[in-house]
Amino acid sequence: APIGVFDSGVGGLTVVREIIRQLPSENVVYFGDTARVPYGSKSQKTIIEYTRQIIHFLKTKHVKAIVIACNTASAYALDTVAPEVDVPIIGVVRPGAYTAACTTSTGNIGVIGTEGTINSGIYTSVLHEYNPSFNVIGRACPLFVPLVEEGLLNDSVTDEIASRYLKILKDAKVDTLILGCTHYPLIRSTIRRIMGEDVNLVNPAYETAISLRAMLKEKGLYRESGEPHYRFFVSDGTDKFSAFANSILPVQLIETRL
Ligand code: DGN
Repeated sequence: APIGVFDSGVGGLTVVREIIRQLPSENVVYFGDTARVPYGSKSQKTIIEYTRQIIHFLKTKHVKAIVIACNTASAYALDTVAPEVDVPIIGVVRPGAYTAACTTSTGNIGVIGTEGTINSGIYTSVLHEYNPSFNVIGRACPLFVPLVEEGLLNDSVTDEIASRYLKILKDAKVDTLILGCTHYPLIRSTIRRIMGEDVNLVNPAYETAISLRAMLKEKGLYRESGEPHYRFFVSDGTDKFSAFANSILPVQLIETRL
């Protein structure tokens, strides 16, 4: 049985990319809600409703586990839907927060994400479970997603906006920064340049793949060997989404209705 992975769009392919690297024999069914992206500016109620619909779709593909690759849906919907699902389900927030908690030495931790993710306060509350004295500074970076989707990865416009967004985190002298959105690993080099060499950048996609493998092994669900099979469904298959998807991972998108 495959692992079901979903996101608000094709940005979650950054998570699939890590799953393919770290769990090379696992089959994956991906769903990207391209017809309704972005999630970052929508209400919690709406994100929970979308998440339930997508889980229902993935269940029709007989998935053995589900990964919520979207930070916004992990923040807003995971805790509500987890008790409703009869397969293991994980999001990207806890794995990223755990790594940041283990990595920081000063306790000054920065988090960047969509407005939904930052306003939910979820990274702060999870980090405080590890250590209530952590000083967590969240910063919404709403322009990063469109900039990345426009392909402006190495562009002075992105540099300028990133400098403004990240200033508060530099001033706060964070020693660890969580890239709390599917798209941000794609501008990691810009973020690295602005934050400097000494700041630890945490990519929750990478940490989620590690957690997924540990979880599957623990439950006896891990596929050790065999040729993997991948399928990528989207709710709207425009050329623009295909081009963006292919810049992350070369895939063939299958358009489907929920
Ligand atoms: N996938 C979303 C996230 O990780 O928060 C980013 C895209 C969006 O819906 N704005």
